Amino acid sequence: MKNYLLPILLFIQYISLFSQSDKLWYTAPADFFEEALPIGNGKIGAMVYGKIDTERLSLNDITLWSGEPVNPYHNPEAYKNLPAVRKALFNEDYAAADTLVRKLQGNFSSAYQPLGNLIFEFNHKGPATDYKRILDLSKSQAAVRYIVGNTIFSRIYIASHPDQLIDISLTSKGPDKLNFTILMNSPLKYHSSIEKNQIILQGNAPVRSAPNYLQVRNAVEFIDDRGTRFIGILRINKTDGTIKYTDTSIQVTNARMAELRLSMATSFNGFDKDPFKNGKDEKKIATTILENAAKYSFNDIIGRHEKDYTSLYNRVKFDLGVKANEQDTYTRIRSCTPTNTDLGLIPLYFNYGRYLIISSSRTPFVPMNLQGLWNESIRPPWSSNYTININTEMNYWPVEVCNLSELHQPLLSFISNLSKTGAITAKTYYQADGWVAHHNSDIWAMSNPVGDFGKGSPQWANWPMGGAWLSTHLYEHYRYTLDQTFLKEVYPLLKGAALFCLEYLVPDSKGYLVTAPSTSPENVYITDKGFKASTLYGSTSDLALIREIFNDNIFAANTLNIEASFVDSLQKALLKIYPYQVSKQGHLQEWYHDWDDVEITHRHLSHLIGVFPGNSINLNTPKELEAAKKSLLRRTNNGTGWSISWKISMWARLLDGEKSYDAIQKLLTYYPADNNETKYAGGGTFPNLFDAHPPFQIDGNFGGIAGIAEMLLQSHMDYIQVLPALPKVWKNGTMNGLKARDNITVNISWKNNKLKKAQFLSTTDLVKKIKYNDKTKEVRLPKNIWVSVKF
Ligand code: FUC
Repeated sequence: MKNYLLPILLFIQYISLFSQSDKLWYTAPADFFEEALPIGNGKIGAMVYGKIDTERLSLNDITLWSGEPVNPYHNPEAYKNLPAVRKALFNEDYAAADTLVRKLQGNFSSAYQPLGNLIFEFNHKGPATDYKRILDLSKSQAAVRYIVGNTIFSRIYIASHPDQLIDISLTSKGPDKLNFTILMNSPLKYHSSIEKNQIILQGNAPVRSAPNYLQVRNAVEFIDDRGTRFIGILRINKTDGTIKYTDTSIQVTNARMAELRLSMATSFNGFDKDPFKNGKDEKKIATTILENAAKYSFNDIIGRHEKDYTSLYNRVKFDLGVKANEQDTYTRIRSCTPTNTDLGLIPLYFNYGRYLIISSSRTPFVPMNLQGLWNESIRPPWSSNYTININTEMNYWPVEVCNLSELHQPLLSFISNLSKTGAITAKTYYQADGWVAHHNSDIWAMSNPVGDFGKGSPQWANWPMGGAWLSTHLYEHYRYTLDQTFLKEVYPLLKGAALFCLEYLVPDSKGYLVTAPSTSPENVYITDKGFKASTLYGSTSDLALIREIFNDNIFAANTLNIEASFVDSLQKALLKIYPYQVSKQGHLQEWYHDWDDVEITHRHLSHLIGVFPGNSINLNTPKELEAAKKSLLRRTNNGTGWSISWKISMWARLLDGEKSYDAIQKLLTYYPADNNETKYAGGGTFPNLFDAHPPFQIDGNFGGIAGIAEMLLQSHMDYIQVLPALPKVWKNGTMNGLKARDNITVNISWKNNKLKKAQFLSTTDLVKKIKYNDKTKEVRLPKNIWVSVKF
């Protein structure tokens, strides 16, 4: 091939990049995790670095965690301490309560683990030019291309759901051929070997990996015949080159093409089964995957993958009518500041969020963790666990509205596991019926307050509202799908979460029902006497969550026409719950008393749960709505990544599109990959568009896209509202395929900031109120027929 033809060929290949809102692309390989590109099939995945000489894929399987099934009876008499805590609280002795409550603590959670690395050593003859690295969201494919001498080297990476494997294709076009060596390793205990044309990586996860924020000796403990086993099998499926083997590596020389297939599996066999003694046969699983796929060519695998993936991804189309931007993603994100966002990046960010859900949320009983599916560390930040005092819920905020309802299942099914350990925790810690979970959980469905029996701060450890908050997702799934069979099946879980709360409520001195002990997740109060702590009674957020779960129960039971007397007791309790309070300064009070926060811009917004995702504060409660607005203003739109994301939705619910947009700009602020500090303030977005808490935490990505959807469509009231919080700079646009509650698909477009088209497709015959600005229309939506509504 002529020298000058190569760049032209590449240019033609990439010209399509410039007009798209579904491609991330870069002109250099990744040096950091936060620059690498994630692929995943909902269970296994990789971060692709796209290196030229030494390529690296860091590998994950979402079922690989440290630890073993929990013993929920580990602190059987903890409940004996409860009366003393309550007594101290109602004597207003907060110091004593804050100390005593530590007796209600147990083990820490397990940690999500990395599986290993796949390494390629390329033997290139010279430096590379014309480098491109792409993640194509429209077909879920990562690719790397560059020229060495006169040869184009290309690699394609996919993670297929239908075939359960990672498929990698390498090709060379030009005078030089491919020469490379591959090997696999792992940061866990492992060994690798060669069997036939395969590299086999095997090992096991630690039985213990202490949270990264604890300074402890022997933080990670491996025991040979315990813990979850894992395997990765890499097979050279096809090549025209020559293959040679060493003990642990495979060498391919003189090849025009090579196709590699990678399967991964673990022995995880459910939250309550010993993964070693009663584990699954991971080798059989991984081998069977490769055998089943043997009949398919690379093109077949790609075709099957794209068909599966696009059936989910193509449901929604979002466009802000912005002119094509010809710069690479890194340059674009680097130019974003808190007051200057590249508008075209917003649809890309939105599509990326949907891509990340499809890539990491397809494993029953195993929801996306703090890093979704992608983690390289044995002691990842906050154990990359399920932090259910906001983060896990936020991960799942976009799934229903973004028309990915079935991808909610990993979380919804996990709740049933949690309810089982949670019933024992309710008994042993509080002598209560129903079930409870606290701020941390893991693949083993641990439900106790963490803290190693007294060493945890109540600020985060002693928060018994995890079951209630998670269970609101069950009813939300019903509201979106109207699936009564599902509702019937999960009703006992909803009831169990409410029953625990009902028993946990106690009367205060005025006869109101309050929670005790209580916290407002992770915030610290300062009393009128200047005492700073977190333990109190009747925090606003506890009571807001209880309102949500009680109301969900009442609606669910009434829909199913069951449980009349339980409904009655919930209704009676609702009337007695300590009402929302407005402080002297006009804020929605976060604490029972009119106390201030030690940090008024604290990242958590738990007292405002009733605004979003809850619904007890709305246009029908103007006094509380006004106070909530004032509280949100005082918090500011700054914060950690997830905190900023939450504010997008909150402002959207308060119908303030400009404030939502301000938060989006803050969320999309460039955060450099080499400044990955675990500090609390100042989130943003890394070069690979992962959310920066910092460090990387995926909830901000998901909260962010839920917020974008909330700005364009709301359905939490008894009407559907289109364009409720459209910011001025989003002048023209289209958002097709979002879902409103009651299983209604919605297409919206707007021009010059005015609604142009609003169309609705319902799966049942119903009459619905549709709202735009201050106009409301009552519209009949016949089953399965698109209806246009004009305003
Ligand atoms: C809570 C938050 C932190 C972090 C952690 C995973 O503790 O307060 O900011 O998101 O969860």
